[in-house]
Amino acid sequence: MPKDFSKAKYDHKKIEPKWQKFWEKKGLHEAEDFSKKPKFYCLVEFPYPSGAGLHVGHVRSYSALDAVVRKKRMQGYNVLYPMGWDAFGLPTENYAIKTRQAPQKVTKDNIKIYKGQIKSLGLSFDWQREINTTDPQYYKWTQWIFLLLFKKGLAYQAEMPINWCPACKIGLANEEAIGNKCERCGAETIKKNQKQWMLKITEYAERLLKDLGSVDYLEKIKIQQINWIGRSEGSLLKFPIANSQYQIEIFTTRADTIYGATYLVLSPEHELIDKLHYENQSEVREYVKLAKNKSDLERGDLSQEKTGVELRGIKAVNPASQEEIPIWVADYVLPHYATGAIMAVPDQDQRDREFAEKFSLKIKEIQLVDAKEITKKLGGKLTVNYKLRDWIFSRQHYWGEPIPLIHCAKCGVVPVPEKDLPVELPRVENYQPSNTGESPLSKIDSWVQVKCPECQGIAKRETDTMPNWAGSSWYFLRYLDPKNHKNFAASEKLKYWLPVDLYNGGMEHTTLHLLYSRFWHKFLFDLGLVPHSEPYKRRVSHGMVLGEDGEKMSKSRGNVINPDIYLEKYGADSLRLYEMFLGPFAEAIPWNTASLIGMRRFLERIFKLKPRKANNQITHKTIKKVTGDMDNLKFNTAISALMEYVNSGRYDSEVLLKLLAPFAPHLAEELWSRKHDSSIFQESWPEFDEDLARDNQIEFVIQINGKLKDKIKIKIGISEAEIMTLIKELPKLKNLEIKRSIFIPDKLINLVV
Ligand code: ANZ
Ligand code: ZN
Repeated sequence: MPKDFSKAKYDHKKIEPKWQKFWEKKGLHEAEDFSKKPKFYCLVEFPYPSGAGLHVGHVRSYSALDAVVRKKRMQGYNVLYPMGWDAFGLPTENYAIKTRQAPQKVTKDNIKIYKGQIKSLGLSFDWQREINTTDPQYYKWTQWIFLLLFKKGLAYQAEMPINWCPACKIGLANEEAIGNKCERCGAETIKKNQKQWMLKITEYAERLLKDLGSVDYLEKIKIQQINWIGRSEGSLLKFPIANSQYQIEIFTTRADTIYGATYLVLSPEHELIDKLHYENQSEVREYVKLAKNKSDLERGDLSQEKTGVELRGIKAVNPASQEEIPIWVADYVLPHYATGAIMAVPDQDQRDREFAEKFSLKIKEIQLVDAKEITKKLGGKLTVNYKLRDWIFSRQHYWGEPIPLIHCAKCGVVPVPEKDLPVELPRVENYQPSNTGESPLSKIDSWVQVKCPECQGIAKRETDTMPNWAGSSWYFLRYLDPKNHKNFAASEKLKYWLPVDLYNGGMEHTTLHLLYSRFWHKFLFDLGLVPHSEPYKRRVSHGMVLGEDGEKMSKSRGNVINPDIYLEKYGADSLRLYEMFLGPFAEAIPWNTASLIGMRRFLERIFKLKPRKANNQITHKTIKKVTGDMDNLKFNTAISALMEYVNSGRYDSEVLLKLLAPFAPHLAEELWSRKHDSSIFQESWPEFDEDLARDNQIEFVIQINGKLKDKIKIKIGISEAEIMTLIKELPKLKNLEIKRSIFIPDKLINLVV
């Protein structure tokens, strides 16, 4: 006899764990290497397992992509949706120091918490492929790739300034020394030069830029990368110094303005400052010292008050006009960009003008010349410059991958032989950084002292570790073959799964992680180790979930939302559905508990729904809308369409459940199981009939400055861009100068002219 479900209560605490166990037992989420089905590799940035536990932002990103992959599986794809832990890094090290535990233990405990949380959300990750960047069997390969970079000449050592706290006697990462204040003790930090390992990402600048043309990234992500790489074409020109053997070489993108160059400016770090003979040596030295402690960011900031000192008693010669012009030192000229020296053209350049006005320097009205021509005439060079800097790859900390190199007095820097990888982190008693700014590893003699692999003489291990961006630069490759002991991944598997079809992550990773991993991938491609030169076909980004006050969540603000509380109270399905319904996926949206409760109500309603006589047209339209919206990551409107479908009262229950399944998987599975023996996720995704789903025409209003101007018949769902093109073709609206427009889909557009 059929069970009577009408009195049952929607009890997520019973339903959710039940289906989670069922899916896991059936292995429904495991990807199959070399399956004949089309593959779909969906990647979300793996979390840093911090002490704070999973964030509601993680829930947003993972749930949305989970909906995508659940639908893809139903559409017949062989889906790979993996998860792992990006676990090296300072917060863990600091916490370990504070609580006197090993970072290994802290990491293990945190991962356990994260994994439990992720599992109770019912996310369909393939846990068979779980990876952990701090596992020696993982970082063996991170070290191996580093050695390839080293052997190919792409890793080198250089003196670079680090942030140094004189009170704590430690080197700090940039994000720990914001505003030159030590994050731990508040003391003023200084810059200290230290030998660092660097990676030559600049060698790939041109390709990293050009190949953006071949990938499908969110437009704002492309723009950020383009600006970060910062390609500019210009000229190198030499200005002789009067009565001296020296010349100053400058870089300009505006050689055509050279007749307006009324002074030169050197960056405080410029090498000529120590070589030239001028009158006010001590004044200049004082200025240079002050300037060096400012960050490039402050120095490049246009709104900062300009400062500087003239090198008195010497002059440079403008090679075009032959005029003698003064030479200044100022910190608005940056040391690591181009030649670190500029010709100042106050008539044309805003910064130069402010500076000239402040110090009463000459401003000469400009007479433009052919640029290219003048560069040739003056014996200058046309060149291309990039803002992109080489990647500082050393950290003087414990909790990172040891850099697998050995220093030998006789042989120089020698790579650790491949058979000796991984170079494992030794267990130590004290994780405090050393007083010299070296990593705590430098204090462990038994680890540091080694035989040179080449001459067997006494040698020392490199004690710097890698930055926390290392492990994430190639992790998506390891998912393809996580247990391989011979290779970072078998090449047939790389061939089968790559490239990543869809990759989602935070906007804050656009210029570091995303660029770094593209760089490593290109390098591996050049060695024939991966099949494509770009790792990710499509890159998208979820907006932040803000606090209820509309501000970024932070402990100090006290507006952090803990997902556990809501998970417990309303269930995973409500929480997932709600976070996808919050608003457009790419936009930052404040948390709103009331709307979460609304979602719970919606699911309770579905739990009690009775079969109805379906309307074909409504059904097919809904299928089309939900399918298309999900492909375009418009989760919120897809969910709205589902709600409308329910409200129409003319739904097909089976179609409704299938469409709901990617969003609220537990509930859908539960309701499906009342009438079926198999999982709903083994069903195929509903298809729609184009004719039945065909859009109706609607009347669309065009306003100008808020007043009705016209009504036109158009199809439902027309985009703003499409309507703008239409408007430009309408005779009465043709020659409008449109300043702004307000677009309400399927209703109206208001043009502000
Ligand atoms: C004269 C001039 C006239 C300039 C003018 C600009 C406008 P991008 O496009 O970012 O490459 N510059 C060169 N090296 C610099 C450094 N190390 N620190 C700060 N500024 C530097 O900018 C190139 C321009 O930035 C160069 O062209 C130079 O100023 C300045 F109407 O030369 B220009
Ligand atoms: Zn040696």
